[in-house]
Amino acid sequence: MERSLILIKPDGVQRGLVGPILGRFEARGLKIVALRLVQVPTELAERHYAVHQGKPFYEGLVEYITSSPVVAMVLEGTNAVAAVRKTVGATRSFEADPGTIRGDLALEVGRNLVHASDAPETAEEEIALWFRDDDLVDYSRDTDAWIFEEGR
Ligand code: DAT
Ligand code: MG
Repeated sequence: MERSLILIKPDGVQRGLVGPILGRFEARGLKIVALRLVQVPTELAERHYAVHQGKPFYEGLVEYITSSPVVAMVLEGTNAVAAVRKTVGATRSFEADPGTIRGDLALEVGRNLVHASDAPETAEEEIALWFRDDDLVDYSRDTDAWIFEEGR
């Protein structure tokens, strides 16, 4: 089973979209294995976005993600990283397809509601950055066999 790190960014929390956004992931069958509300310290924001350091939008990005709480979560499922990215939609919200979170609920690149890991390797690094090992809950759902062909 693959895992991905997802953040509902400050605009999602402020706009009251935590439920609808989380609901889309749940409805797709992804399993919540960790979840918490976080007022992001600048140091964590800088480490999370280290790959973008030096880019023209970097300062704005750190300011945005630290401006108000985010909801951080780890979601699990078959091909979770790719599935979540598809559900989230293109980075530039105005180009995101209808039916995606950004395509339905956002307009701008700098207010694009959600962060999602872009590869299984970065997902592992990001999960370690945002959660301790014992924050991740190992459990099965009674519905797993109806979502995963090899469901437990
Ligand atoms: P994503 O969030 O889709 O993984 P990314 O990792 O390329 O996109 O960039 C991280 C965030 O940085 C993105 O959600 C919004 C911001 N960003 C990216 N490219 C940008 C640009 N050209 N102008 C302004 N903000 C940008
Ligand atoms: Mg990214």
